[in-house]
Amino acid sequence: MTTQVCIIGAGPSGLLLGQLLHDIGVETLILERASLDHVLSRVRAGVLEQGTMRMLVTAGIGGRMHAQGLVHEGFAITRDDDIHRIDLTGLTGGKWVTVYGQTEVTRDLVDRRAETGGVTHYEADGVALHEFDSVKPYVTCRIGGEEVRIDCRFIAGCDGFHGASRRSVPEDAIRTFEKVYPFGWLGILSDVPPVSHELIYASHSRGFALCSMRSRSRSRYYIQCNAGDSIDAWSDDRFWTELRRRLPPGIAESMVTGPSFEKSIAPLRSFVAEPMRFGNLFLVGDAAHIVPPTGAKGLNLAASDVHYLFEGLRGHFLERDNHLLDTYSSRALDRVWKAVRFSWWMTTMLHRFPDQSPFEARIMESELAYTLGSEAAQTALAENYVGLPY
Ligand code: RFL
Ligand code: PHB
Repeated sequence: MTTQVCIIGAGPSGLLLGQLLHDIGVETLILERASLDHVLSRVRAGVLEQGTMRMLVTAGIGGRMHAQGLVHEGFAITRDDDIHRIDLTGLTGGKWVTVYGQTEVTRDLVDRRAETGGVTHYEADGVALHEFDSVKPYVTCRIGGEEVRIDCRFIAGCDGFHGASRRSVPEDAIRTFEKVYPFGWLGILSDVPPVSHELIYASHSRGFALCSMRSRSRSRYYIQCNAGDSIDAWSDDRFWTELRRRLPPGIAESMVTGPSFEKSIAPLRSFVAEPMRFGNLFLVGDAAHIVPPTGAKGLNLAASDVHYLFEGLRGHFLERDNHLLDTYSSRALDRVWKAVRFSWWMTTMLHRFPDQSPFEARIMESELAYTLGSEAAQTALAENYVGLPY
């Protein structure tokens, strides 16, 4: 098989890049390790920046997102029993975010690719990348038990943190930066109305909690848990009891609870790989970087990477100009590091760290007190939360 751009991974980065290229006549082929059902069953991000929405609209999938997405002009931070509202729209001169689940974004992108005749091979086993230092890279894998070779001009590694792309780069060509947090997030989905029409980020002496949603009748709740906790130790009752304890009493009392239909624990980590280009292989999204979910930045960073790479590939294929392709890594990394910093800051300020010294704990309490009391600090928070421009 041959194609112009071979995309590894059919998560949001791979599908979005694939659609944008397909729409300007650049041939793409997507190889995905998992089944379509598995890809569509993953529950992840919930908050979209306006820049991400713009990209999705360009890819032709604005309809359902605009009809069903919930516009959020602010969110609350609670500190033990106090409640503070962060007025995103007021502080940023009119910006907002939209709550629309990553599962829905992925479904919309999958449908659009099928409608427009893009090719995706699911259950592609043993994907291996070859000769990406040359102008004739190729990818091999097994599809339906058969060995396949795909010759291409470029490879886009959109295969997430555990994918094959980053791992195929020689160790001496890549530099990585990592921080693993000593806790995880236990998240549930439940068909109960959200406790508030805006998100609540709760900083509490028992640990962090987050009240989010997927719709007016579906809630997404998280609590900080121990890194090694097993999901079996967390019955629904235990989860709801613990969540209530971390919220101010008025909020806790009005929360409607019910059975969960999804429950999982996510470890928290910050990770960046530099550079994001190796010859004719480009890393995109979680394949190159991971942020803890506290700032709601992971999917949004994947979208801005796709923006920079799409501009570069469009320049190459349509205008015979490689300038934007050659600056992909530095342009993407500049924005990545700002989001890594912001996500680290939100995480550090709002969680309880088991290994923190009393001094560090007081500094973080003071960081939160300063933020909640200062319009200047809240403006910086809001500017980052709605997404830095690109
Ligand atoms: P993905 O989504 O991991 O997709 C990668 C795809 O590659 C496939 N794959 C392979 N395919 C072929 N060969 C291989 N060897 C392969 N290895 C892997 C995988 O099966 C998969 O289909 O990466 P992508 O596309 O870069 O997208 C990144 C986002 O998924 C991620 O950043 C966000 O989900 C992070 N995130 C959030 N981001 C936000 O912007 N806002 C949020 O509110 C938000 N909340 C979250 C989150 C992530 C969470 N978890 C579970 C880590 C909340 C949580 C709990
Ligand atoms: C979510 O709804 O899954 C969500 C929302 C905000 C975050 C993280 C996750 O910061």
